[in-house]
Amino acid sequence: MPVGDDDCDGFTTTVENYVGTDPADACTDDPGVHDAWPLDINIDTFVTVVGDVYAYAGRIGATGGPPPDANWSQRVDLNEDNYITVVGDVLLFSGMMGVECTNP
Ligand SMILES: [Ca+2]
Ligand SMILES: [Ca+2]
Ligand SMILES: [Ca+2]
Ligand SMILES: [Ca+2]
Repeated sequence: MPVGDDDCDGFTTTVENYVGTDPADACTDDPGVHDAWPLDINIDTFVTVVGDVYAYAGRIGATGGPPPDANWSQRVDLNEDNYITVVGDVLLFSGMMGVECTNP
């Protein structure tokens, strides 16, 4: 298993605790409710442009402050740097379109 990534979903437990996803599950057990995979922002088990990447619309450049920008969302700051950027966060979706998560 990757260092620090207990559920092998590609994100460390430190990052998952920061963005608010379940560090013990690689995929949602309850779509729409149980947030488990950082890339699956709309919690439907798939990575898609419309469902997940669109969550970044209007948020690029926002910072968690303090004080946080109105467009700030800690949930989408996937590299835990307190800024929402294309290079740091959105590019993590590259090559992942259409990928579905599963739990063992
Ligand atoms: Ca993880
Ligand atoms: Ca997880
Ligand atoms: Ca999704
Ligand atoms: Ca970031």
